[in-house]
Amino acid sequence: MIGLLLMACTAPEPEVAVCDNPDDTRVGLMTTITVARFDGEIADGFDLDDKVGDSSNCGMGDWTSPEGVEGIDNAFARLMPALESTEAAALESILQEAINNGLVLLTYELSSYDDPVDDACVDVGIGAAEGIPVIGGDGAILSGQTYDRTDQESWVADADIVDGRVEANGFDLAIPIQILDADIVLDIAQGAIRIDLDEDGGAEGLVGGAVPIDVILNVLYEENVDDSVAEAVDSLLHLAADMDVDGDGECRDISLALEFDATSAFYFED
Ligand SMILES: [Ca+2]
Ligand SMILES: [Ca+2]
Ligand SMILES: [Ca+2]
Repeated sequence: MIGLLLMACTAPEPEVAVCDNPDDTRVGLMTTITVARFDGEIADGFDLDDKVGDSSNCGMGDWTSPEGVEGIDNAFARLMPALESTEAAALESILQEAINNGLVLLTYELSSYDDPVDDACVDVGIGAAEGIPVIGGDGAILSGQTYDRTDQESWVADADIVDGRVEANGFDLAIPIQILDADIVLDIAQGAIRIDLDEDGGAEGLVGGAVPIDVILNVLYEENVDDSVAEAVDSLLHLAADMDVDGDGECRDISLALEFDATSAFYFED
C-alpha cells in the first residue's frame, strides 16, 4: 500500500507542451508609430550594441531607459528637438497618414503562440503587410482585419512571453515604404522589438534598430524638401550617427526607437 502511494506521488508529471502548437499565431498591426524621445538622461530604446557608455558607439553617449536599463542606443531621439524646429516636424503626421492609407503597414507576428501572459516558446516575426485598412469612426484602423503577406519579413525563433511581454532582437529588415511620394527601402540592422500584449488582441510596444543615414539623406535630397532644411538635417545626421553596422570604421548608421500601438490583425492563408 505504501509502495503504491509512493509510486503515485513520484509518477512523472505530464510534460507541459508549450511548443507543439505551431499553427497558433497572433498578429498585430502597428496603427500608430512615433519616435521615442528623451527626457534628461532618460530615453526608451534598446541596447543594440550590447555596450554601455561613450566608447561603445562612435563616441555617442547612451541613455538609460524609463525602466532603468542602461546602454540604450537611440541617437535619433537626440535629433528630435532640432528636427521639430524644421518642416521635418511633420514627419510623424506624414507617417500616420501613410499608415492609415495602407502605405506603411508593419506587423509583428507570434507563432507557436498559446498563452498571452506566459509562454516559454514563441517565434517572433516583424513584417510588412499589404492591404487597404478600414478606418473606424474614431479615425483609427479597425481591429481584426485581414491583410496580404509580403516577403518582407524577418523572424527570431525561441523567444518567450513573460508577464505579457515579448522581447526579441536580431531582426534584419528591408521594409519598402512609400512616403513623401518616394519609394524607399528602410534597412534596419540589429533590429529589436518589445511587445506588451493586451487583452483585446492588440499591444503597445517599441521597435528599434540601426538605419543607414544615407537612406534618410536620399529621401531629403530626392524629394521636394526645402534645400536649407535638407542641408541642416544632413549635418545633424552626420553628427548624430552612432552606429557602424558594417564595421568599416565609419559611423554612417543611426540608432532609433519607435513607439507603437497595435491592433489585432490576420494574414490571408497563402
Ligand atoms: Ca549601447
Ligand atoms: Ca508556445
Ligand atoms: Ca560603417
